[in-house]
Amino acid sequence: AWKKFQPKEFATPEEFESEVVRHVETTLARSMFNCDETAAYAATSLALRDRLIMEWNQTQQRHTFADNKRIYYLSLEFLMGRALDNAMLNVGKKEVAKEGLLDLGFRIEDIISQEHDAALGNGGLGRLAACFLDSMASLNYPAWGYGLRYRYGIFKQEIVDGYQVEVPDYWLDFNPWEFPRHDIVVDIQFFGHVRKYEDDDGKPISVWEGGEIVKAVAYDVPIPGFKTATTNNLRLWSSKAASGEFDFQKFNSGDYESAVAETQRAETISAVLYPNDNLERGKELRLKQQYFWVAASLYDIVRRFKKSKRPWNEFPDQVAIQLNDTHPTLAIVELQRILIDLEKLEWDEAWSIVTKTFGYTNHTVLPEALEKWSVPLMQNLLPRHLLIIYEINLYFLQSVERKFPKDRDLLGRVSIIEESQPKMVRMAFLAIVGSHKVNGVAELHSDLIKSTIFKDFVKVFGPDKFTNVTNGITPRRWLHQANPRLSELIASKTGGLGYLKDLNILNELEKYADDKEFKKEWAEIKYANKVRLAKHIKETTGVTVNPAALFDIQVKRIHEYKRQQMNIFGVIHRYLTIKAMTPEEKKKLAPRVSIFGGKAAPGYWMAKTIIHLINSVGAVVNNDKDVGDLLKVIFVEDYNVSKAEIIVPASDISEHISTAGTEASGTSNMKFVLNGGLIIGTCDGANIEITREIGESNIFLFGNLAEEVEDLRHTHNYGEHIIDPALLQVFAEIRKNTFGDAESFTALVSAIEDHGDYYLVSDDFNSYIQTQALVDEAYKNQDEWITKTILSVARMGFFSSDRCINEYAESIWNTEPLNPEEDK
Ligand code: 26Q
Repeated sequence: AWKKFQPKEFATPEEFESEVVRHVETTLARSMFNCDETAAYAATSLALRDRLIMEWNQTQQRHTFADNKRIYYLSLEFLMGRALDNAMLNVGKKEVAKEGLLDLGFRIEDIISQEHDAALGNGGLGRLAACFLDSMASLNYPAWGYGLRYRYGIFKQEIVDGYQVEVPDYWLDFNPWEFPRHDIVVDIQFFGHVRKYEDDDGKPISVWEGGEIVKAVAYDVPIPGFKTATTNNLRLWSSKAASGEFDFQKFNSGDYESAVAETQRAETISAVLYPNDNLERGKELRLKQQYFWVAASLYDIVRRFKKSKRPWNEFPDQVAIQLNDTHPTLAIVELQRILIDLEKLEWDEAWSIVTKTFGYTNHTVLPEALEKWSVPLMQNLLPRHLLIIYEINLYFLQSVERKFPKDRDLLGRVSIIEESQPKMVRMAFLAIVGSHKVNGVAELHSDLIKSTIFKDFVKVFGPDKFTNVTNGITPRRWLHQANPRLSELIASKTGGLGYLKDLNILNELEKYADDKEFKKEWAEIKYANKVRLAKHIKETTGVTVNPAALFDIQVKRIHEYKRQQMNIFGVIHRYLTIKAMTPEEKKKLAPRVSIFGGKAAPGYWMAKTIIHLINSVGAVVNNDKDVGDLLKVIFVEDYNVSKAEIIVPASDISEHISTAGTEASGTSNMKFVLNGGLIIGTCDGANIEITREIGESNIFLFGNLAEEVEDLRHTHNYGEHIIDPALLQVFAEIRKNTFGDAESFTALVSAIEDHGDYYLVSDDFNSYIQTQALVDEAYKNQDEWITKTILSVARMGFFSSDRCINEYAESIWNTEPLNPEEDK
């Protein structure tokens, strides 16, 4: 027997320091004399991860031994951001590390900022998955994330002459947070054909033969929970050619090119994250990615289950699989295939296991984002799966017909196969039919899917299959890590960091909403956060902004439905108003900094035009002597998780102004309010629940309601379409080439004037401008403003992703935490 390895406790800074030095001098083979910040980052991470690995292994052993139900979260995106700070905080060693590093001559912030973001996601959906991993570990749920190990995450955005330019994000050069598992390799089959025959008992058998094989290699990432011994696992799959480095036979026979090409083709599968957010494009490689990842994950999950030697009917008691949108829907088909083709279960028994196992989360009602795959494409790539989908559809439609014998139209409407040219597989419908629960991500959104896109399925399955789980965010990253001073102040008033485990404790802050001393500190922290952002803006854009001005922030993916165009039109309107003001009037106006950030999908022309307009307006306004500090317009380049950690704590007001009924939830709205910013927003997504929680007097709501949208669109198209006069003024100014060549922006203007204004920018413009004027007025009374922000923070407990995960566990996964012996 061997003595168990004991990782260093890091009880003192000296102990930590010596481990950093050891890693610099041995693991990195460098001398401390030329240890720069990059090397210090590497060694710090390595020292910390030694500890992490021990807890990780112990957690996995504990979970194996207990053999409880596990949660599997399947997501094509995990927008993790940086890991080091999170690891130090969750392991509880940040103070020791800080002291130790200081001793070595480094500031901990500088070391933290050396790390490259893990940006394996587009936006909200990917960041939600990352928050969920944090909460599942922190709450001690035995949970695994499964995703793809993209070689290139979301592109880096550069702004060149006001235009977005995409640069590849190669992030794997040095990544101490992943562990290659070269022993965990799964063969994944594509193409080929299906051979059918009958066995000796006359039972029909289908065999999927031929085609090609690609290997999936596992890479594991530890997910430490906050103040607990639980460290969960995120498993990311990387693709590799089946024949190893490259095909030696082909190589030796002189066919060098095709040998290399095969390797390339295999490795292409996990090469790059698709940069579309809320838009589907039916590309074959994307379908390959989906099946590759789903098949490898299911193989892994099934193998783990089989080790327990339980009967198959216990599978749903041991396994809950949550589908993050429709991207992993093929998992439903793959599990059915495994059960009937490989494990030889009867169809009905297999299907009952499948539907009990899966839950499906919908994140959008936008029709252009609903996934559909063409039948010929699927036939070619996954012939056996297509047959199974047809069979699932057949049995499903038969059951519908039995229930509603007289409704022929209904069958066509709910069919998983759309009878178009070519035929299409409707992935959301497949996901609904193959799951036991379907949830939306905010109350309005969950209601909307029941009354619009999934209406017929409510009729078929009854309302109980559909539920709501309002999104949440992890307060560890989005308060404690992003805003350490605010966290410290809150901790000092609520009895320590316990509030980060039970966010409802924030409620205790209500009693300080009128406390003079407290408000002063609160305001100082906000100001310091604004100074930090102003510094970043100065360094990256060269523009000086006044930290005393009102910081008005809209950062999120650029999309017409999110209406950054309305914001920038509002900014132009403000500019024109300022230009027409007398000096006395100017004195009364609160200075503002309008800050934008966000990426446009590379093929989304309109979104790119919006970025161009923002930058063009900035170039004019920021250099206009008549305006001075009264208005500045900033576009922050390359908005990502790390930038968000600087931007979010610095807002006075943030904008969440989507056309009502289009933003499923939004999650940055929660982050901004939690950091003591107010919001201006429409009655959309989680804004509605934020209002319910913090009170109507603490939020600036405006605009038409979701139920009014359809009628308005109809009027635009078939009635009289009158454009708001203030908006017409803005358009007139653009046409004067004030912001550069007006022709660059015609598409933006004519979407509103000539093409029906689908997103109702004109309908909401007046209400928007007026509400912004209310913001100006409210900001002048700093005393009341601060009280509003304190009350809001105090009431945000509901939006912790811990609450959200507990709801999933209870209402969808039917599972409980597995607490370690002792919590730290
Ligand atoms: C689909 C097919 C092909 C290629 C790409 C895609 C694709 C990729 C990403 C479709 C959608 C997405 C991302 C969607 C997304 O981020 N949705 C957001 O999810 C958040 C978390 O629930 C919500 O808060 C946001 O409201 C919602 O927009």
